[in-house]
Amino acid sequence: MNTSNSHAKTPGRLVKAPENFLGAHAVSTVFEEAKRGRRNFLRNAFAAASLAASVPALAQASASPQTQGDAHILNLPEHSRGLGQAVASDGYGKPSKFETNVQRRTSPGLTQTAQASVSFAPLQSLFGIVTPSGLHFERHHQGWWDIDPSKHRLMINGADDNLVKTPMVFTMDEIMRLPSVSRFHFIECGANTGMEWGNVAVPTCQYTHGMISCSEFTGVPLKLLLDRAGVDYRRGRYVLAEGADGSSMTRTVPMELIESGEVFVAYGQNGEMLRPENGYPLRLVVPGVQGVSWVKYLRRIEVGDKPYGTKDEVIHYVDLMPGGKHRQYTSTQECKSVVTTPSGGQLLLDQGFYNITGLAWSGRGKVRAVDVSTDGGRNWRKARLESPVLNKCLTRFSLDWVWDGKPALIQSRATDETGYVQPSSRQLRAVRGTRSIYHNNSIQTWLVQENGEVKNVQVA
Ligand SMILES: Nc1nc2c(c(=O)[nH]1)N[C@H]1C(S)=C(S)[C@@H](COP(=O)(O)O)O[C@H]1N2
Ligand SMILES: [Mo]
Repeated sequence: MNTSNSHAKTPGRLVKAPENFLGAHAVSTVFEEAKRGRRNFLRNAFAAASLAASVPALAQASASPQTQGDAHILNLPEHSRGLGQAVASDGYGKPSKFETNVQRRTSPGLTQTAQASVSFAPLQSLFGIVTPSGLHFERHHQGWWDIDPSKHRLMINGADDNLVKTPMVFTMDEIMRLPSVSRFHFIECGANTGMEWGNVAVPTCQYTHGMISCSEFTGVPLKLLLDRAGVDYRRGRYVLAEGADGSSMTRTVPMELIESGEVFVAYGQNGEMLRPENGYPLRLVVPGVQGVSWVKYLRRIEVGDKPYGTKDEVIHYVDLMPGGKHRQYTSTQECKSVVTTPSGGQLLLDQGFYNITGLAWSGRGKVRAVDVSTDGGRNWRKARLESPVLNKCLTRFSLDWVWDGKPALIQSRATDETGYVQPSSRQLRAVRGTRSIYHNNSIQTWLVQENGEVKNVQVA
């Protein structure tokens, strides 16, 4: 296998990811983590990690029968001869001990305090569209809580007496008696992919795109609760959603979104109650809108006749534009996609067939198409969209690829049902400059090097 590292041979003008962003030490830690956690494609199916070192990687890489001398096919393993374990006695199942590398991770480059922290979902290790609840990304502005549901209340009131006829307080029991909906939606933090704005590149897709997750949420449409409280929808065109944690998270949500029936107060996530770190026992689900509006530990909805302009919408989640102006009140997460395999930190063991796969989404509806390039955007092929393709939900795409062992630049470009096409980073920077932190939905590039290592790069 050629282990040449040369970028010069690679098509396209490359900007190598600066490695001083996290500090050299932190970068190597992250790369090591990434390698340990990598989905190395052949892992479970053909490659046996414990296989004698004498079996060359090439033999493992082939899907054709390699029975000769392979103890793992010739000898009957112990688990085929003995008695297995009784039912799991701890009452709640856990992943295999061989999967312990699949974890949420915090970034050594971002400040971690109990007050403000973020953990990233391991997108490179996930299949399909649902994020297992224990791997859902986390973003806490003031730490998380495990709130006693018997003491949790949701209040609905008006900014003035005429906006809400009967202000109400709901217990969790009362909310859970009401007609419910269950829907699959993605939630993406507005800061997802923020590091890529200024040619700063973090090593793996866990860090570039891991502030997105997707769940089946269950709860009660907010419209139903507002109807019960007798909202004056003519004047009451906005609501303020407030969380019960110390961050006093407050966001304005326009009433159109609530009237559409899409916004709901959720207590369920992937068939069970929400996890504490995701807002147990109640959170707001605002499909298509950036994560910050999905207020966790939801305790109050106030109906108002104008936007509230709270700290979380005026100071935070705003974008600094090239002319020095601020772009405020951005809320819809625009169409975006990322290839999760092959992606940064992974290793292709040999040339040959690979299933390129990834995730696409749009805050404006369904994903219509995903194009994939393996040459940095010169040529594009249509990817297969795996079903289901749902509204404001992650969509899984795949494409057959035979790697010839040469450097390749892997990209994906999603189009949503409104016809909006995901921009290149150059197109996005032309409009928005490089000083933003938030709302980066540009095309991601992964460089597959001749030695099989995959890196995060930016194509100029
Ligand atoms: N009450 C409360 N709600 C909150 C937050 C918070 O810190 N407190 N963080 C917000 C942000 S910025 C995001 S991106 C999402 C993260 O949700 P998750 O932690 O379930 O992934 O919750 C939002 N809702
Ligand atoms: Mo966020």
